[in-house]
Amino acid sequence: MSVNVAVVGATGAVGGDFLQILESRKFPVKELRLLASRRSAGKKMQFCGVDYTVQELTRHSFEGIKIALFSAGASISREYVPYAIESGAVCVDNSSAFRMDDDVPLVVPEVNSREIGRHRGVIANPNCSTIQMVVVLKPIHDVARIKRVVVSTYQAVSGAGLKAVDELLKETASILDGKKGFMRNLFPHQIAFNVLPQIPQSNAFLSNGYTSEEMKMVNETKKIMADNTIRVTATTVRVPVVRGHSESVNVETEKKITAAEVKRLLSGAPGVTVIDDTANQLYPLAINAAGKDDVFVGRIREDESIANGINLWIVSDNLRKGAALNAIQIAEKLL
Ligand code: 25A
Ligand code: L14
Repeated sequence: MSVNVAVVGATGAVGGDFLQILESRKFPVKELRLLASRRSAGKKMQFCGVDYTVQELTRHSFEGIKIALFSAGASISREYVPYAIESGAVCVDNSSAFRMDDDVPLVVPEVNSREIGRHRGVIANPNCSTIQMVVVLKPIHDVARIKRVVVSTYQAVSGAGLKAVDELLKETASILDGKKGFMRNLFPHQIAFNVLPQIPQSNAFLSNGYTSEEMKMVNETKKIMADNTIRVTATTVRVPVVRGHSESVNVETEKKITAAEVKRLLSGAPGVTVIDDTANQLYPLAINAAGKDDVFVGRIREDESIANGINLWIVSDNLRKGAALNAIQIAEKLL
């Protein structure tokens, strides 16, 4: 049975991956409606070899739509998801708008796909850094019970959208050309040849000193893993990488689990590929994860500073498993 699908934010970084992944996974699309701001209306985008014209998003955009994939930021989702639901669509929302609402499932299919069943018109897609982490944590938690997680991220600029990618590339070129006075629009500091301990790029800091991205990792992890006792602390960092988030993750478990056991466990885990061959200097890299579906994990070793600790290096494509792919996997379960 094929269905009518709308993509909100089609012209954005995640939107482009939505189209590619719907096509490559042969999602049963009957009619496809591409929606974005007025700025992009009239623009053509290809899907399955056919040109589609982007339309301006309005409250009337969802007539006849069964599945609406949203990735245009939280304020757009807050405004338009209710219209989509009213039109009879089920929404998979990439923004942070509804993630922590009690009556909204927050889903990573490898971890908690059963939650999908209790939706009331909207299912939230978690934060990209959280998704790739919980795909790896879940199998460990099931066996050894995770007590505490300490994570530092190395996040690609594409998480901040196409304008951010553009700024990194132009700033890099400008510096290599020896030019002075590059005009930044987005990042608060130079991102080329630099590392910024702040995500997102504006209104990041909360009263507890953490950024909103860091607290998303804390709160969303507990909700997805359905365990409020897991303690999580995060430092989220922007690096001059175009695609692929990397994470250094330290896990403390209740039960002792060896590095060899973790390796074996993760080798059989859904959506996970272990790359951990230190003799040949092989470990997950952002440039290799880009364009791939899996979450890659390596550098698996015991934390020798505590009794029951494991260190991991986790990498995944932030626009695919971190956003578009995870949302489409949810939509596939819905059908
Ligand atoms: O609030 P959040 O949840 O934290 O999300 C903030 C941002 O994070 C991205 C997404 O940016 C979002 O804006 N994002 C969301 N979830 C994500 C996830 N899981 C995520 N990133 C990674 N992982 P984005 O660039 O990927 O997508 C933005 C899309 O939203 C469309 N949009 C914006 N306002 C809209 C709207 N659609 C409908 N109505 C509105 N009012 C946006 O379409 C894009 O598709 P667009 O038409 O506004 O932009 C098309 C092209 O134009 C560039 N552009 C954007 N702003 C300007 C601009 N060009 C010139 N001037 C501008 N002011 C864009 O780069 C785009 O290529
Ligand atoms: O909450 O800028 O999904 O890398 C995704 C992109 C948060 C910011 C989310 C980034 C956003 C993140």
